[in-house]
Amino acid sequence: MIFQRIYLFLLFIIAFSSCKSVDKPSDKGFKTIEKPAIVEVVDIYNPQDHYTKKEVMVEMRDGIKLHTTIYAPKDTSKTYPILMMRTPYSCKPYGEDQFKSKIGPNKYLMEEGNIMVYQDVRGRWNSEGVYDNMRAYIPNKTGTQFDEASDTYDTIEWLVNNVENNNGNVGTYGISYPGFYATYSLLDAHPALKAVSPQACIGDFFFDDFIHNGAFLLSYWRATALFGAMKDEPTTESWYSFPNFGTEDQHQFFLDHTPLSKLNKFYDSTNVFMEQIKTHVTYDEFWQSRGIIQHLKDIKPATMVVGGLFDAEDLYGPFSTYKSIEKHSDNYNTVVFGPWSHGDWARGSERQVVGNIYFGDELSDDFQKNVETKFFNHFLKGEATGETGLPEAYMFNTGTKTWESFDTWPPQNTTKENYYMQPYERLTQLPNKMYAASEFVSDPKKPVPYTEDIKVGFTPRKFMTDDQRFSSRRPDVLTFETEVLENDVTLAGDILAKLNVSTTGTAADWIVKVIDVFPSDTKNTADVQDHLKLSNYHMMVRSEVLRGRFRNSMSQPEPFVPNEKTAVNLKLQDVFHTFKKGHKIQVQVQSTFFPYIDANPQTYVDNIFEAKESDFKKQTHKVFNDSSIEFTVLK
Ligand code: PG9
Repeated sequence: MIFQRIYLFLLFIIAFSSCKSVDKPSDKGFKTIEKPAIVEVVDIYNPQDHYTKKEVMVEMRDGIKLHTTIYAPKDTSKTYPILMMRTPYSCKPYGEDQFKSKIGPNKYLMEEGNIMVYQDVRGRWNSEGVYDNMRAYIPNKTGTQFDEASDTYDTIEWLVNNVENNNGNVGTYGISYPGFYATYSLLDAHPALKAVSPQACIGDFFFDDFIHNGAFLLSYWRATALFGAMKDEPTTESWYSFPNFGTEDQHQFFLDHTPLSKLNKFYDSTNVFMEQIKTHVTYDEFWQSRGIIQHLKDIKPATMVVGGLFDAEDLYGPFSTYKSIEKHSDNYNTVVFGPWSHGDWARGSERQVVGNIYFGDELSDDFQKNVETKFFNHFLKGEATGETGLPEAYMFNTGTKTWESFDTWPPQNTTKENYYMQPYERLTQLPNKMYAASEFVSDPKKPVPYTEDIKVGFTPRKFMTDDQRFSSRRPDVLTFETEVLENDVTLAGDILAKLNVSTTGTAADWIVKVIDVFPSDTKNTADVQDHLKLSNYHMMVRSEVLRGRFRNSMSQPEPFVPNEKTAVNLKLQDVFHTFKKGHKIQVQVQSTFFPYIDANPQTYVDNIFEAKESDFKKQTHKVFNDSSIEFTVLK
């Protein structure tokens, strides 16, 4: 610590002295700094000054050993709870002399002192065993039968009996896949497990991440390498590699590799996960058995589910996890959703921005300090009465940009209100007596982009608040829009698109987007991409896709009968958003969303991964004007 201060002070002296020696502007174009830069001497918290690190292999009931890293406070004058994250993404850095720069869920819990544990889950990184994506839970296990619940139980049993200075209380947490393992720790929970925070937790890979309502997320194709490649021994080095697109333009790359069979040359059967995705193209026992939501009953530990309202990866998971626990358990169960994309709340960015939209300052730090830390301390260090002072539902209104607390989520004081998709692109609350239809030609070889951006990340992220003007001006996107709102309209809960459609083909995907149209006098902020303006910005509030064959059942797909009017209901995940007076509510309907999802050939084939070039055909789709969208409106 003292060395840090001395080092910083020396930096200050050097900066000050070098400032004095700067030449006059006339000589070399330098600017003379009249006054020295004020360098604030800050304490840089270095975990290595306050924690020890141990790496152990903890043996599971079937003999497999899991790499477990234990960071323990050097101050042994008191006892501490254990906070554990189980992960498929490694316990890096490995080596007892190598420290993470931040340990635990947040810096507040780190700096106040807790025993922080990280574990490579079975079959990943430096653990033994064979990996299984979203390993299925086995109720009533006997003998050496194992799953992630028993691995967690066996680990906690070892930790509380072998780690010095622990106070007998354990918490688990994690974001995304680690969030799934945190949820899993609730099943057959160890009695020492008192508090669990599943965050952006995967609930089911048929509705989170890789597949949405039966549509394959082509934008996740590259990521399958991370989870699909299996290793045969513990390793501290990555064993998988990613295909090289040969271009930064993913839209073009995937267009050039449609039909999907053109991608087969990049992966062989060693990408076990991609093989599973290509084989299990319906919600069959393979996927159903791996969904964890169904098991969330009679939960005992306290839970705080956290998510981001603009999380492109896992929205189904956190909402379904919270709602299932709330419905089937009477434990302390709360939920927090902020204006975050995937995992933003764990990063301390001062300015919270998603894409082009600014939501406020210090939102993540405030959550870490006043919500997450309070939750864990109450149950692991404090009275554990449930009187945390935290709300049942702490939700950020992404329209007014304010936090609000509710006794339930969704709120009790809501009504379901229908808005009808009318001719002339109108969205009205009055159904139209004249049954007409809006139609468009959908061409899978000329699909609607899901984003204007060429630069996209490892998996989609930013698009969740993107401007939708580029698509609203395409002939293959139907747009329905209210008049300028004379009063605020607040959506607080899920959305149900009740489409009545037809197609000249036998297969079709349906994508529905709910959009907040800003007034033309909306002022720009520094966060907006150069080619955009917030004036008349069409902000995506929520979108979802449904592969039309699954309209009646996720397990029993059905073709469309050409030109037959057909009901297609599509649920969009919860929102909390006020469409302010002066704004407009817009709904867009389309049949391609590329390459977010793969292009549907629009000719029914049992397995689209085996579709042929000739199956891909333009088709004319209709949306009849008795179609509507049902909002959950806050009274
Ligand atoms: N749910 C996230 C993810 C899973 C699989 C592929 C890519 C992302 C996550 O664990 O971060």
